Amino acid sequence: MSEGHKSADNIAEKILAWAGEAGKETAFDRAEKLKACPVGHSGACCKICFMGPCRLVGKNAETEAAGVCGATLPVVSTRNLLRNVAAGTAAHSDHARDMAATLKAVTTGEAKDFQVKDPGKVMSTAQKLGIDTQDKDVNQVAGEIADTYLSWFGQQTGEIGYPLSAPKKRVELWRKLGLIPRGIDREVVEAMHRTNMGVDQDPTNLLHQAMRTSLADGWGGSMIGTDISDMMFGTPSPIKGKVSLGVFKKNEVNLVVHGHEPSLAEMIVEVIDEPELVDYAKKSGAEGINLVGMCCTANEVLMRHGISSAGGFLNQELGIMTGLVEAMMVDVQCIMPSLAQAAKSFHTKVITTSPKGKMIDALHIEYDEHHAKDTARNIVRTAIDNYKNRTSEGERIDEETDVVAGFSHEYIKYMQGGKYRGSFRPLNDAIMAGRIRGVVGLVGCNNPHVMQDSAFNFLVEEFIRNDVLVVATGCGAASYGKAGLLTPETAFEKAGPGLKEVCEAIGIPPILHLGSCVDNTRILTVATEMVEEGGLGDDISDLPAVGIAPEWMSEKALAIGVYFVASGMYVMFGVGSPVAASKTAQNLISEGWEKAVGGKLEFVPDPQKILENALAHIDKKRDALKLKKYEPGKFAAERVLLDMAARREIDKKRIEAAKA
Ligand code: NFS
Repeated sequence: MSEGHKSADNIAEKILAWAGEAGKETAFDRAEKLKACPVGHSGACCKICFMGPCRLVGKNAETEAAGVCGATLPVVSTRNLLRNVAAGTAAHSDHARDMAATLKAVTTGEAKDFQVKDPGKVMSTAQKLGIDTQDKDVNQVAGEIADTYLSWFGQQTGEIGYPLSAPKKRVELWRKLGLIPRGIDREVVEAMHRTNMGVDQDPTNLLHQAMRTSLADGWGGSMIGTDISDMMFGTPSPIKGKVSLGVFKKNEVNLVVHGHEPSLAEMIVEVIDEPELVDYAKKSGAEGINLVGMCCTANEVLMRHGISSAGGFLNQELGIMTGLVEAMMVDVQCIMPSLAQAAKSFHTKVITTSPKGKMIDALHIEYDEHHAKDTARNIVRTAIDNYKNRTSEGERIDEETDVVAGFSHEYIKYMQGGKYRGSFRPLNDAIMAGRIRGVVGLVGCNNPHVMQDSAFNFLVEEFIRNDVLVVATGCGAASYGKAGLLTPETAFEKAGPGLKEVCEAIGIPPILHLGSCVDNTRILTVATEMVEEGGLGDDISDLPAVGIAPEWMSEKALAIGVYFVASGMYVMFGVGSPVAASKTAQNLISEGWEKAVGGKLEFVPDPQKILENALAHIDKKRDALKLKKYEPGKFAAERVLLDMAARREIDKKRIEAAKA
């Protein structure tokens, strides 16, 4: 590893320094060595057919035939973007399909190791889907929900159900524009068809399909993923945990669950304390078994069980390099192919578990939902058996950071008025009065082309200092956790006076860890509830809110970005633009989309500029809503907490609405 900082994560830096001395390579080194190809990086490379690949670099590529087939730069770059969005949507949605199949198998008794743990969520989901619950038990209702979800994948015409839970005005706009997905798989397949050689050659039309496909993710696959996880494993509520590369224990068997689908990880959580396994570990010379999460699986088990997280995407190789990991279990998405190679210098066993995701030189123990606990026990035993092989080569750091995670939208609502009177009124009031300036979703990946966590941590501190409430997911949330920003105490210290006051009154920290990347749909739900609560306009596009992924790398991030835009949000990505080469494409996704759907997508590499743009946008939306001008420390009179009369008024409105 060379000099200079690669990471804002102290422990990552220490391990990278050690790895450099030991001659061990990581993604950080490869990113430096490889340098991205500027043609592909900017969206000017077309490899859709074998007449190329074509580099659309000529002076007139923007307007004149530049590829062998005659494609221009805007066609190529938007076509590439649509393919990215389709791949991202496919990833989240295929995850959801597996979850739906598991939910179904639970209700038929075929997946005996799982249960429906949150009957309340089953009933509220049924209500959202218009499923009649009368005289049915929870299992029956959950079965019907699973059937409904499964039908959305292969649905050919009409509309899938979840987009209809968006604000009314948004639904009408989507209908008018023909943006409501007809079926999840259909949109992905059509995106692939349209980007095939010689089909869709109109950038605007290609981007229209990018929006429709992305909505099949945000208001389809991802939302299904979140809701099923809540139904089967429990809806998260605040919980303490730790996030750091220092969570591995010296005298215990360290088993890492890494990837995205929470089912098998949940089973590991359930079996890990079984006396036979603990005894087995002790007989093998360890003091116990230490379960640790990585990437989004980490977020899932942290949110629900307080299991320690070793951090996000760029920490996976570094985790192995501590020399303390007996086994790293992986499933799908964001698993670096280098893992098995990195593990060769250590004793770590990398265990693949999905038939969809195998790896050369890794051990494969296939997950079977019908024997889920047996698979889980097998994996735990494999880790224990490997303890004796530990040579402790590597770098062990003794530092942990406390976090509080687990903020589902249900919980945020509950905190604002209790179980029966939960509402978004206090939050809306605080925004209207200028105590809270706006809301930012600060989410997404790490990317070795950006100093790890640096953009995240800079932005999150600036936003809360400027009285902007931050909702976080994915590797961004891990970043704040490692930096010690996810404890209420530290965050309150750094928050502006208005935000601090409101958060203290409601009882939430200023940076809310909402979960994994599929849980970005919780942000859609929060935004919808804020609109419906009243006072902040009548569509998501009216909210003083921004979505930001400052260190993105994944196609999934693009799908997420586009579904937020299609839902009306201003979205900024850092790092660089996948359509940088084409002015036309850039205009279409910013001004073009803003005109059509009220949201826009911009790629802004400089975090300082992201901050300025976001605050300016929030203030512009505040002005449009004729809200009080935001002035730090100066607030309009408002009630932060609801008194009884106000609550009765809300209840009355709700009853009237229900009757209507
Ligand atoms: Ni999200 Fe989770 Fe992280 Fe990016 Fe990957 S782990 S699903 S894609 S890298 S935030």
